Order: sequence, then structure tokens, then C-alpha cells
Amino acid sequence: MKAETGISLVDLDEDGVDRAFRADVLKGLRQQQKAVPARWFYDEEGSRLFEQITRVAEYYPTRAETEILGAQGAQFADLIGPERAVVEFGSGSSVKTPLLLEAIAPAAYVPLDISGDFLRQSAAALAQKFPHLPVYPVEADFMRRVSLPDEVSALAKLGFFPGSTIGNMVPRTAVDLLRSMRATLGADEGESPMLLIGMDLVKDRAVLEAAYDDADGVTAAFNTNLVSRINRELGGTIDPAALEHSAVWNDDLARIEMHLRATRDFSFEVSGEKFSLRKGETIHTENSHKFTRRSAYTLLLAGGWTPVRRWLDEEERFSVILAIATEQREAP
Ligand code: AVI
Repeated sequence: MKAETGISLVDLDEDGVDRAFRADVLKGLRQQQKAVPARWFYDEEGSRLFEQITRVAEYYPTRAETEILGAQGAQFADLIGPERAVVEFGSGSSVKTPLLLEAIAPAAYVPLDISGDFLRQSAAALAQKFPHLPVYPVEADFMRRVSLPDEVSALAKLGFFPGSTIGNMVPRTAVDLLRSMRATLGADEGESPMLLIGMDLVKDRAVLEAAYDDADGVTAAFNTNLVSRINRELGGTIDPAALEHSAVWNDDLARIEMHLRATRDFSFEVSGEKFSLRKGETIHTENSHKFTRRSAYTLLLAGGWTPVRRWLDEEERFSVILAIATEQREAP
């Protein structure tokens, strides 16, 4: 097992503040509709709360996707074949990743993640579980093209992107990512790469809104933790008690939107800059797009991936799609 680099990708200023975090938060708070990108949820506490979300009764995606990965191993093996290098976009879950690796007997496993610590921990756990499988963690931002280790250059690739994380991106960003994945996996060299991707489905509004506003308040705590992070890391003075969690289905855009809504008028500072919110105004913190079969296929095709097969869980709440990097003809 080797890490490509020991250098952290996080760019800190002289006070130890993550420059990208500060830039994103200040830019987002200056907008008419205040917004902070969802990637900033995941500090240590945010990652812990997300793990907790995956176990709450209302949040079905993790259970539904795990069910599919557990049930369809024989079909994955048939369609994907053995001896590929599995390239996971993200650190890998201790439950989902082993289900895939057990099913398809790959020749190598390459997790890609921007967070080195988390990446190394989960790669080490996987290496222990699969002692004969070469594991090559790469610390990198997979939103851009990543150079894979030389050790896997001759192998055909399978990209793995579970969790419906693609749904947290607006369509334009999702297409950019799908294109970057093609480049990372070497779509123009050797055997065509394949992609196994989890995409959550459009369903009843009440089921969706409950999944993002659970009765125990775990998702609310996850949302509010962003405020604690801004206050702690960026010298923020936001009163968390003046904001409430909100999760609403936007039917036109087929997405759940999470917001933090002001319960009264108030002013605050972040990194010395002044802001204010009127009662009822919100900070938009996350989109979670949901897909139909057609909208999922259209997105994949726009990103250069042709769908091969699609699987659902028993209750038809979630989809896992296998696609291949073959370009479509430009015209009929
Ligand atoms: C990580 N991502 C796919 C989750 C989702 O369902 O959009 C994040 C999440 N936010 C609130 N609950 C879960």
C-alpha cells in the first residue's frame, strides 16, 4: 500500500485558516440568496453526524443502496468481469466497498479522496480485509482529472461512485465531474472504462422531506454544525439559536434543498465582515437531486457515459447504474 503524496491538499493561511473555506463562505454570504457549498459540512463532527444520518430510520438511501450491492454481485461479476482496477471516487465505505470487491475479484483498488487522514484510515481497513488485493490510495481532488498510480496503468478500470453524491451537484457540475472521471479512468486509452454509480430516485415528497428532516434531529444537527464550524474556524459570531433547519422538496428542479432559516432579524460577522439576515431569510446549504430513469440516463450520457444496466432495491427507492465510457454518435 502506498500513498502518492504525504503533502496535504488543504491550503492554510498564516493563522491556520483554510483559505478555500473562507473564500467560499464569504462569497456565499455576500449573495442575495446566501449559500455555503455542501462540501464544507464534513469537518470531523460533520462526518460523524453524516455517519449517524445513514442509520436513522427515515434516511433510506444507504440501506437501499447496500441492499442492491449485496443482492446483485453475480450480475456485477458477469457484466464487469474480473481483474479490473476499481477506482473509488471517495474514501470508501466499510460496508459498501467490500460488497463490490467481493463480487468482482478486481486486480487492484484505488480510493481517491481529498482528505488524506480519512483516506489512509479507510484504505488500511480495506487492505486488512482483503490482504491479497493491492490497495493504492491517492490523495487528490477527484473533481479534476487525477493521475492514477503506474501500478494500475495496464489494467482496465471500473469507477465506483456510490451514495448518490452526484446528486449533491447541480447538473453542470455533475457533467463536469462525469467528464473528469472519464479522463481519470483513461477513456481514450485501452479498454473502455466502466462506472458503477448510485443515484437516488424521485419519490413521494413526504418520504423525501422526512429523510432530510428526521424526527431525532440528526440532520438538523448536521446542518447546524456548519454554523459551529464557521464560528470556530472563521471567527464567526452567528447565533446558532437564531437559525432553524429546513429541508424542502423543489419539484421544478427535482431536489431536496437544505437551508438554515433565520427565526428573527439578526446581524453577524465572519472573518471581520458584517452580514445580516431578516426573519425568514435563509442560508442555502445543500441540494440533493433525485433522478428518474430518464433523467439519470440523460445526465450520464451528457457526461460521456452510456448506461448498460440499472438495478433497484426491493422497494424501488434507489438505483445503481452500470455505464461504459463509449461516446454516442453525434447524429442518428
Ligand atoms: C452525501 N450525500 C449524498 C447526502 C445526501 O443524501 O444528499 C448528504 C446528506 N445531507 C443530508 N442528509 C444526507
